[in-house]
Amino acid sequence: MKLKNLIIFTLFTSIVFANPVILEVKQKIISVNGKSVKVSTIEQPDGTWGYWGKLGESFDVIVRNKLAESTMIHWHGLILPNNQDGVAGVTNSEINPGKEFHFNFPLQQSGSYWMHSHDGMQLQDMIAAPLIIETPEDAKYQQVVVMFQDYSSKSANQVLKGLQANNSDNMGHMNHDDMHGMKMDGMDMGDMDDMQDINDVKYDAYLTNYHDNLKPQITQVKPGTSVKLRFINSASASNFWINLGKLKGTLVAVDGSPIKPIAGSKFQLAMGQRSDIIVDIPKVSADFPILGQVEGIKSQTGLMLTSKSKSSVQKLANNANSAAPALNYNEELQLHSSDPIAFGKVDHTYKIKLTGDMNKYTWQMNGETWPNITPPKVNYGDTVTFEFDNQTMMSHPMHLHGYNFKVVSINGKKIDGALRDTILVMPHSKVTVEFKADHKGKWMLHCHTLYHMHAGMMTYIDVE
Ligand SMILES: [Cu+2]
Repeated sequence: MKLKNLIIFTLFTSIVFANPVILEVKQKIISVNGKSVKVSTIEQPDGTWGYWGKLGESFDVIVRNKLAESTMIHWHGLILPNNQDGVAGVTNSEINPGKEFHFNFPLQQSGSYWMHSHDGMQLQDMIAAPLIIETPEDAKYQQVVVMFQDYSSKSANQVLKGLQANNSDNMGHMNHDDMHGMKMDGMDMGDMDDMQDINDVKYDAYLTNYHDNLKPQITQVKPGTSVKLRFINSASASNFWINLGKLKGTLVAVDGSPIKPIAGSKFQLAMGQRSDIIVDIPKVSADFPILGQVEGIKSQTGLMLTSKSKSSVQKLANNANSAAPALNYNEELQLHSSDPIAFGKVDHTYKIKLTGDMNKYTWQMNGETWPNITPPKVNYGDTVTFEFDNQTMMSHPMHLHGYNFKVVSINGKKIDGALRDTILVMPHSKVTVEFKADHKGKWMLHCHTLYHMHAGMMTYIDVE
């Protein structure tokens, strides 16, 4: 075969006959606070956690269910055909135990995404993994995924029952005894109201990449190099402050989309969101803890970067010196997409009121509680805005499937904001996001706090 023909043939076969990536959903034994516990994960047969692809490739993936229960996996943040969005009971049927499902669509994006079960409350079992789509530029960096998780020894059902039971006594406030949500002395509450509720679930441990603080992941880095940290908040009910410690970082992307870079050492990360941060490793031999502290409390988790031949620190402290403030809008207001985006004249505005009935622990969008919803119809091709109006005392990380939206206004202040798929709407505040409804189907719109979503704060838009 001539060289040219060989190249064409190789190209052809690699496109047509490239093997699908196998992703197994299965149990995993990890160590939490000195005990071996069972959680779940999504791994390739060679142990690779999740999916690493390249810009322009096809997402050709077979999901194999090796659990004893049915499941379905959602590709959080990806623009994809509706019938591959992976929402059990809405876009896809469950994958039964021992069965598999073949996903195949072209990747239109690059950046940090993630995958997780969108079936019942399985996210609490940690059925989640990174979904990274690299660009050629990423070859410049060592890349480290930092995925935050919250672990409870209780099942998700027990946690939800606890929330429902607590709240019938509590008349509107949650976890008073833990001081969660109360204004604490010395806390910078920013623009927040004096009273808000934070962390309605108290966890046994917070983990990073399935590691607790007794045995954190330790990752070797080279002095004088740059490392791209891909932070993912996969927690079920916890928002985090990223703390880079001694390292200076540059936030370069949120939810997979590039932003105008922002320097700092502390950043905010709500449930469902991702942040790509580039850190420069000094030309010294040292340990660099990379931490995530839960808002409102002292608990933290993280991993260790080390430029020593062997890290001298083997553990991380479970608690920071002081409680972290609640997340706020300070960072979001500074974010600007680095791509100029214009969706054109707005054709339709949807007001989305977020409310909660604390006594029953149910949550609503426009007064409706999932699954008793009337999905808003959206005209295909329209430029649409959602005006989220949070009338509750909790923040809600609102996630829209299958689209990137632009954050255009916060509490009435117009901004040329970031492109996102998940926006944290603070208590008693309003956020407006905008997007072009340019692909058809039923696209979920919900709070990413697992228990809010499961207790009703979920709907879908029907783009026709
Ligand atoms: Cu919520």
